[in-house]
Amino acid sequence: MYSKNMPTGFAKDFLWGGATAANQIEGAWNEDGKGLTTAEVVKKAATHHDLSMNTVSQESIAEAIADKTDEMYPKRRGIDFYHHYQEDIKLFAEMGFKAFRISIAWARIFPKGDEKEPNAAGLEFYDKVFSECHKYGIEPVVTISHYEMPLNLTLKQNGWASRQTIDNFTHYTETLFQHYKGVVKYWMTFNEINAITGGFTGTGAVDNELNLEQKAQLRFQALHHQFVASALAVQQCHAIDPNAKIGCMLARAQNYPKTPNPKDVRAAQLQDQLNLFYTDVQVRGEYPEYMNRYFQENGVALQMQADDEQIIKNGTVDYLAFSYYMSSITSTDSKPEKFADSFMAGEKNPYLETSDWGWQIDPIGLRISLNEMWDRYRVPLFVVENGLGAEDKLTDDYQVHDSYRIDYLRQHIQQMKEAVKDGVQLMGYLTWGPIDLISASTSEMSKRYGFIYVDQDDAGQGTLKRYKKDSFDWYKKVIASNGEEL
Ligand code: BGP
Repeated sequence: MYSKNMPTGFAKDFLWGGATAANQIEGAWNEDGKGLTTAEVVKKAATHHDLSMNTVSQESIAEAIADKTDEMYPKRRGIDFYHHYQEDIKLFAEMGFKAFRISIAWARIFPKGDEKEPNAAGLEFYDKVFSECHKYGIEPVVTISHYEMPLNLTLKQNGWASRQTIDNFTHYTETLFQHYKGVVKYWMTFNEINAITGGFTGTGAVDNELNLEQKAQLRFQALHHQFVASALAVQQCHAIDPNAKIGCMLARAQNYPKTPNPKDVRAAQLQDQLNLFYTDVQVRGEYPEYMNRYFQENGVALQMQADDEQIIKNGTVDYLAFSYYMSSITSTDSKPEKFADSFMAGEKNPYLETSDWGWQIDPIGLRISLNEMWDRYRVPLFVVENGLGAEDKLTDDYQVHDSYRIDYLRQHIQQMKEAVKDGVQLMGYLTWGPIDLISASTSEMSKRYGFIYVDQDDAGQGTLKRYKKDSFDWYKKVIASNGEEL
């Protein structure tokens, strides 16, 4: 009889912590030789809750280049982590963080993306950040590309639409692996690689004048270039630093059929395949068959070189990292974006509550997702983003009573623990935005996720002072008890 003991809780070396991205925290957009990035030419949302991250054109980029201020471009100012990193990491250490996820801004290392020699000041900034982490026993978890690239590569070759970008990227990654060998143990190649089908933020390519079919062609071709670049980076990483681990990163949204009608079940299955297609490639090392049909029906003809398939096969990842915020439902009536996996769309699920931004909160969906992905892939999983964006209020005595955030996180951690008991191998849990930061989708400051409040408003006004919220002490307790005290 099968009689292995069931795990009772999180592993001893479970990586508790938080996750950020360079373009949402650093600021210092034009300091120490850094080049302009694609994230820094995206205007903030015109209206509250609007999505702005993919709305660019040649004209809007030209306008952004001419504008030397950060007024319309909040990702140029972030929360000034560049000058506050010591204070911020100290606060993370106080909460007991075991891991801290940041991304490296490619344009700090290679300002134009295509230089031979790296910018020493850029490398040095991250040297300092990593050594500050290690001082407290915090393991850096590093995303190599998080929703940005040097803008020059957009202007010169339309970003990832060009195959040339693979070479630029692998020169960058080789530089990182050589320089941070023995310093960074956990790497990830592309943040939420499935967001590439949404456009500019993922592709770095301007395609606003193309029709839907042309957009699909461009974006999936750009994605193919990223798959190859990612696989090459995995191989470099393994060769340069055999002790390091390198993963892929997916925005996971659990998908349910709206009804038990098999037509709806099939629609949801397709939706789920379109979400897991990316990890099928990066974990299993080949394009899944179901995409052949999908490409044909959507007029996509990928251009591949002879050894691409072998590169992808030889560059499978060590672990699968993912973000998880919500679930969605699908029926035959759903009208998801033609070629996007619509992880932010879907229909209303009557059993779930939504965040102020309409994201459907579903802790059990996290357990389901963990089980499904573990069954499908059999590689360690890593939750590298989860959290609740909310409009917090700083009281007159500088408190933030964010019990709603504690509730959200508690429920997700509980479900994660159930998944571990189900037998899922889980490396860690990083909440999104442990310190308030600029929202990726809207560029708002007022969509806050942190345990630490940052005094800055949507217009960039404020002292930038940091204040602990109620959730700060709560998370500290969670980590100290390895997830037992929730
Ligand atoms: C993920 C991104 C992050 C992030 C988070 C929250 O999709 O990887 O960069 O910001 O979502 O999204 P938002 O900032 O839009 O609330």
